[in-house]
Amino acid sequence: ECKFWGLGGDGTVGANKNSIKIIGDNTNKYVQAYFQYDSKKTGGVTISHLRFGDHPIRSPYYINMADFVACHNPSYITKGYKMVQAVKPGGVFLVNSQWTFEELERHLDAEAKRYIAKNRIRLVMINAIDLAQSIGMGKRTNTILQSAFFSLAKVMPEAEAIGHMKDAATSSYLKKGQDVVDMNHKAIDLGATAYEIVAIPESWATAEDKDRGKPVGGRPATVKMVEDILFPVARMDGDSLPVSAFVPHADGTFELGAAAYEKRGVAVNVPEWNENTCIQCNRCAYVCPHATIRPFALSGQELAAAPEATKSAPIKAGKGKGEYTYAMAISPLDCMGCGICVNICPTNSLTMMSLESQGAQQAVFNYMVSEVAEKKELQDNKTVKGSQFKQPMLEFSGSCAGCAETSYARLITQIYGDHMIISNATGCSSIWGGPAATSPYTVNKEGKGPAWVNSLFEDNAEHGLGIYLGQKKLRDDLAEKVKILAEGADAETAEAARAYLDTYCDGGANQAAASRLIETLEKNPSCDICREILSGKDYLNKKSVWIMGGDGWAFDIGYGGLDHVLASGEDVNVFVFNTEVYSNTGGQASKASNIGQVAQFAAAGKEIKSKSLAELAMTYGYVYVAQVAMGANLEQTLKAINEAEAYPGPSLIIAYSPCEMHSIKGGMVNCQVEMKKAVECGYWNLFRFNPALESPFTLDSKEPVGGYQDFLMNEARYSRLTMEFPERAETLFTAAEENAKARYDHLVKLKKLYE
Ligand SMILES: Cc1ncc(C[n+]2csc(CCOP(=O)(O)OP(=O)(O)O)c2C)c(N)n1
Ligand code: SF4
Ligand code: SF4
Ligand code: SF4
Repeated sequence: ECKFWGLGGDGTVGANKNSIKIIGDNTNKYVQAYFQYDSKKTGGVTISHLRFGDHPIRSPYYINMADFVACHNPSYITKGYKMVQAVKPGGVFLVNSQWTFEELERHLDAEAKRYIAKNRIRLVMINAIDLAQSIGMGKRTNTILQSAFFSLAKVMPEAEAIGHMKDAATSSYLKKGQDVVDMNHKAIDLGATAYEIVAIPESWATAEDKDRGKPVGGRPATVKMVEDILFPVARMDGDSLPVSAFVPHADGTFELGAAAYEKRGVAVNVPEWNENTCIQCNRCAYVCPHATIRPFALSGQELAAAPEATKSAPIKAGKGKGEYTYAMAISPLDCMGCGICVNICPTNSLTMMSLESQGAQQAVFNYMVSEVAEKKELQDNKTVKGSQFKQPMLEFSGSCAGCAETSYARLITQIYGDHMIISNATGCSSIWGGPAATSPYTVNKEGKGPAWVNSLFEDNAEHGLGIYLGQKKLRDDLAEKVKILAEGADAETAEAARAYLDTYCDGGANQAAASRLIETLEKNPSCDICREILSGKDYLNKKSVWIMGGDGWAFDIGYGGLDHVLASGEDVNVFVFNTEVYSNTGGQASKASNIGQVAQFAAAGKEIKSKSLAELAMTYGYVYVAQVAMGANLEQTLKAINEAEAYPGPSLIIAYSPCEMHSIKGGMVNCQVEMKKAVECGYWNLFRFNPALESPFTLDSKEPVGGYQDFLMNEARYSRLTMEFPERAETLFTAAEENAKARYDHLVKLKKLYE
């Protein structure tokens, strides 16, 4: 029984699939493999569980105690993951790192040392990281480590195993050239010999636990949840938690803001800010999917108290000039290193630098977030720049680096987060949005933040509507009582009650009016009706209700309910993250997938065009509808979000969301640029339909400028069809371009129709 700890994307899982196949195909042994993942979309922990033996295996569960455990990522040792504790007495613990033995000794915690010494564990060290570099394999350490495993585990004669590994490498890599094959063969030879079995000092048997340092700070309920649940779960040790640890969450609620405690430090490079060339446009913060780059405006006092590594410049223009100092804070340990901020910066004021080199910036970020006061006069929901002076209430989520879905959701929380309710369909957004105990949705300093809930894939729209109606009923009942006060109370109370009623339907203004009403009522403890209203004070202000999910939900499985909700005429907002596939489950085609797109269930390219959900919704005539693509037009996205919330009926925003599943050339660093290209060539169109206006339809996309085929060829979800079925690809791609032209012409006609 063997366990391998890897990092998502490092090749550990692939190598283990290969190993189990070699053993299964070439010996008489029975084999079994399970692969365990955490809930992070990238940069997460993977554990491969391999069993093999002479008898049939009847163990449909993960391995608890193994003969061999490998740690492929040294950060798991520094983070204190319980790995060696799962090695049977006398078994092998293989550690891959660039450390000397003394360094390993410093990083390994006392509990692990005691376990090793007391259970005669054979501790083996290997430096596959430098070895891979030295033979030109870059970061690909997996072949070396696989070979070390075969050499140490002795499942089959070593020479035989090496032979099979080499054969597998030859057949996998021959298409890439003989030099790649040779490199892999070299790695296999190296792995079998480059490890070292180290002697265990006697002192390890009595190693003493170190002081755990100062306890984490923050809201007590969150800190408790983080220490009791999040930290063990993050160490992949959640199975050891007693049921009692979950008693405070028996109703399914978890505290907001826990993701801020993870500090995963998974980026290799993170941005460094140049305060001298920056024009303070805040575009970098606007697109950052992970809320790890944020602008702040500091008073003289706040600047004086800031950490030494703080970089800043006087505010160059607009509000706050002459009064505040501007600082762009970056959180290196939360940044995912996607590089999107660098790509969007108009002045090249951001440069990717090694994570280590930016270590001092963490204290700067922490200081800004916790100590620098909001400067309300700089905040503006209607501008790209102003919106970024507001606190993001979605931060450090476990989405893929560069994910578009999170950039949209983060932006919405900056505008409405303190009075917002989200009903979220199952999909990527429920995984990055709410992995139990690590909520990336957070609260402001007053403790207010988005209430987030995940419903079923098939009923999320109805679920959101239900929340809205429940909230509305409570609020309407309270308003009846406030009306009585407005007519009969003392002047101050009556005035506060009237202000509340006058702003009843205006989310932003009603916030302030409700707070003032509460303050006034609290001054009248003897008034019965005041007490009755106060008993429902959380429901007084207007909430911004958002129903969110992917295209698989909105276009397909949840469509019946979505249609019902839009038809209801109620004041809810629907936000669809359109990745044009079911991303969370590996990229199955949806009705949003396009002609020629290769996806699961459409291996030879989808034949029919995508459904126009936007137009279906527009036919009601009383639904606000918009199509947006942040990277194509930052302002238009913001406009649509503001208009949707302001519209007093149902609203639907469909947001184009490039995704890992699209295999964009160059990777997700190009996510926002890809949106721009999609709109410029007419692949995706931007428009808004606002029934509140006399001319309701606005076409925000300009006439396509060509380059449609180049756009398709920039994404492997299309280009692979050219390799696999060249003739069919040509037919489908031509049809796709014609369809895109026809769609744009149709939108132009709609514009005229609604003028
Ligand atoms: C009724 C039902 N069918 C299937 C699933 C499995 N499932 C979970 S997420 C998902 C895909 C979601 O795709 P989409 O709505 O496009 O969101 P994305 O992941 O792309 O953000 C599926 C099929 C489910 N949870 N419920
Ligand atoms: S590199 Fe990506 S995650 Fe990091 S700050 Fe820039 S946009 Fe955000
Ligand atoms: S995008 Fe560039 S210029 Fe604009 S605020 Fe960010 S660093 Fe400064
Ligand atoms: S939507 Fe795509 S990019 Fe975003 S988390 Fe899901 S798979 Fe990753």
